[in-house]
Amino acid sequence: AASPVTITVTGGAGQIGYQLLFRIAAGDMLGAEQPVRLRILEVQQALPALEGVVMELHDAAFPLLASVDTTADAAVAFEGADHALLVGARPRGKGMERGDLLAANGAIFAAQGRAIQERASERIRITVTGNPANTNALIAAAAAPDVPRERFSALTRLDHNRALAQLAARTGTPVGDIRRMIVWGNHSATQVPDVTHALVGGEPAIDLVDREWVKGEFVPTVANRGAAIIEARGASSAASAASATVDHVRSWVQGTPADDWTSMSVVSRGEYGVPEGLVSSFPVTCSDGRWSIVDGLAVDADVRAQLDASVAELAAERDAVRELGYL
Ligand code: NAX
Repeated sequence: AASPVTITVTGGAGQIGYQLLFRIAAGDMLGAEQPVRLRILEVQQALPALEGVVMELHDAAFPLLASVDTTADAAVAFEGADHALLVGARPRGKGMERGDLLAANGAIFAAQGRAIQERASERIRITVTGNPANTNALIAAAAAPDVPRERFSALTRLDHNRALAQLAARTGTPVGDIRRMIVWGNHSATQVPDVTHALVGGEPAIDLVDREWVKGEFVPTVANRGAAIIEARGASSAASAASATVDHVRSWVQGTPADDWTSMSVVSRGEYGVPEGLVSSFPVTCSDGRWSIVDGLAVDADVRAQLDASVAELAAERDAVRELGYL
């Protein structure tokens, strides 16, 4: 049998963690043949609650689960990590300014970036789910200069999946028949879901839906879906966020289908006019454990304008954390 892969998950006592850990242990992320070692990082005060989650992980008797360790020490958590799933983050508290939020998360992600550089395996791949995900990934990458830039990513797969679901519902097509969806930019309300290259059952999506719907309904529904879930559920999306995190890593490691791509936030090298160094969402294909940005796509004028606004927001976040001394 294959030797276990070490997966470090932060924020394991949280609501996404409660879904994510079980999906990983079941083999949904790395496959039904791949044993996994879980290392879970939490803040000290959440360790007792995390023990309950660990009891449940044991009680699920997953054949692929080789071991589970918990700690409040990042240096211990990232020891030998092949994958780092950075889910835990500081939520925006009442009366908290955006700057306070960036500062609180800057401290967390800089410390974790350093621990990753010092402790993780050579194969380390980092996926940031905790918000503000793109900028947190930027901070972690800056704190780990010896780790190759292409190993850092942030989650926009949930937005991508939400976009697939909306287009599927509109066209009465199973999600599995839709290809080449794109989400560009920041994982925030400025994100840019883009159907202009999408194929529905092999036909261009833009022949099946009208521009009014795309602009007036599709884009805002996808971009504001997080808020709609909070409104309905009284809590933010967790199962779908965990599922998207599993999808993100699975695509990265196992590859994307030959005639399709996915959306990932990765460090820009200037592609599509996104300034070098920003962590922005792009259409990517993956094979052999590497992603590459799909190049040469024509960018629709509406998409271009929205992407410029989203990139301006990413640049403003970068400037704010630079001012705080994290870059
Ligand atoms: P919860 O508040 O339920 O859980 C977060 C957990 O992280 C808590 O148990 C907390 O103790 C832990 N934590 C905080 N600081 C930590 C640190 N320094 N080290 C280790 N653990 C730490 O939040 P949950 O609903 O699970 O969401 C987690 C994060 O995902 C949030 O930042 C949230 O905004 C973000 N999301 C990102 C999404 C995406 O698509 N990128 C979508 C879903 C979600 O909103």
